[in-house]
Amino acid sequence: MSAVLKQPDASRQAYYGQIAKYHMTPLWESLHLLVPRAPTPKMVPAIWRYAQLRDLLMESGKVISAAEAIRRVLILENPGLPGSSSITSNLYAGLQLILPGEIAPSHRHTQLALRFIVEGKSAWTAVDGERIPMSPGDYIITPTWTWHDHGNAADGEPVVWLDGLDAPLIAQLDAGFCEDYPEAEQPVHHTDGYSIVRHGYNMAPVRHKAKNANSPILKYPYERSREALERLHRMGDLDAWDGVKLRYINPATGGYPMAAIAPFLQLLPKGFKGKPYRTTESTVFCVVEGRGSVKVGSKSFDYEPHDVFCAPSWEPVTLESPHEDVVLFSFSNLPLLDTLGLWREERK
Ligand code: 1HN
Repeated sequence: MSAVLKQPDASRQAYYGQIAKYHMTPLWESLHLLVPRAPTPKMVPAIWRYAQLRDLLMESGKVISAAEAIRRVLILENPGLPGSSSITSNLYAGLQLILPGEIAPSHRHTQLALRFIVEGKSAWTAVDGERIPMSPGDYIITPTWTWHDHGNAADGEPVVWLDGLDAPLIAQLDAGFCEDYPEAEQPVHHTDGYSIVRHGYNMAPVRHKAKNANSPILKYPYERSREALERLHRMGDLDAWDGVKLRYINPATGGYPMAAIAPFLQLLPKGFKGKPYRTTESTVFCVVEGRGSVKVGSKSFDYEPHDVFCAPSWEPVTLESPHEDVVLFSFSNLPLLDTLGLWREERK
């Protein structure tokens, strides 16, 4: 039993005025906000429909060059978090466009980034001296404080990817640093597949020691991840809530491939009717294949390939794929919740 807090009368108000002069406030007026019964996210469930956005995204190529913009990106900003450059409470997402012949100049920062390739095959990103060609469905990592620049072949096509960063979290921690590389492009010492050859075959260079949480594999090609889901499905692995869902791992630790972001790929086979679940994660989904539907809290969305939608902490999520197989890429703040012992899940 707890007593009910009264509306402050004139003398209490006067008292609050007195303590305010010394930069103090009464906890009892904000206790319920600081310590809610259950999460009260400001972010809301939302969807960005690629079919509606694509023309505008392509138009950004006429509005500004990659060289001038540094990164030509349309931020996907959560309607519940205006002005925050955030898609969830801790995470940033945006759609980046690079046109044939362009270079997005090299820099490095403490924010870590993932790229999930949406369309186009002629671009690459260079990370830490390795040039990584991009193909749709590939999941690529830019670990914290590594030089990275992007490029697109002169005879190529427009290339679009979804960026996911922990930028809002780094801002919250006041831990943001950034440097520009003196040239537009960093020197490339290795090409296609170097990090995969070294670390992607359940083997590792003999003297390799994991330095930090970041995966030594910089690209997880779509074909391999997709094949794993397909084969697991054929072998009968189907979860009533998730369908067939795998997490990407850091092979050196078995943990998440990035310190603050956990990425996943899941298959909802045709006819899948998922049961509702909720977790304390805030999650961003990107549709890779197929049309389906999702219910997040009180909102329902039909989605198709390249759409992006998000789910706040503790809102029930139900995934369905009535018409065809669906593949969803997603990423969440799970590593942080895990580290802090704050991950909770409820499956109905
Ligand atoms: C960044 O460096 C990239 O390197 C993309 O492509 C998006 C959003 C916020 C801060 C840095 C990139 C970014 C970013």
